[in-house]
Amino acid sequence: MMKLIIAIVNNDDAHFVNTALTAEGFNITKISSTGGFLMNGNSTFLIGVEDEQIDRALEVIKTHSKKREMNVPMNLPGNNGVFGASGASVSVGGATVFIVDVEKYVRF
Ligand code: 2BA
Repeated sequence: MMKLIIAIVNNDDAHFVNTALTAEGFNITKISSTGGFLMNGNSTFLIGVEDEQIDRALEVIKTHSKKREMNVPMNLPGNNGVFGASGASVSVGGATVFIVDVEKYVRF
């Protein structure tokens, strides 16, 4: 059965994820997106795959998505005072991935 991988990737890693997936023959769509919390640009990849390709796609995404720490400023809208006046460090990078069933896939 076909699946749709929805992968949200930090913009610093997006180019490498894009290049590596394409080089391995995956069909991808990259959408420019924005994280609701940090309000930074990130990239959302839509990748239609057969079941047996999922593991490889996830491996490629994981390899090129590096976790790192980032300081959140106190005036960030999403902060809401939760982190106090000095802000806080949050973990960014890595990838947030959803895998959903595809009911139908057509191309005209
Ligand atoms: P952002 O919403 O900008 O979140 C960036 C990072 O800030 C998150 O990294 C997390 O470490 C932290 N963070 C987010 N919301 C928080 C909160 N309410 N309180 C404290 N810290 C918070 P990740 O978890 O790796 O997420 C990276 C990006 O993936 C997110 O960017 C968002 O665009 C997306 N994302 C993550 N989980 C999602 C979900 N359940 N649904 C939709 N998008 C999601």
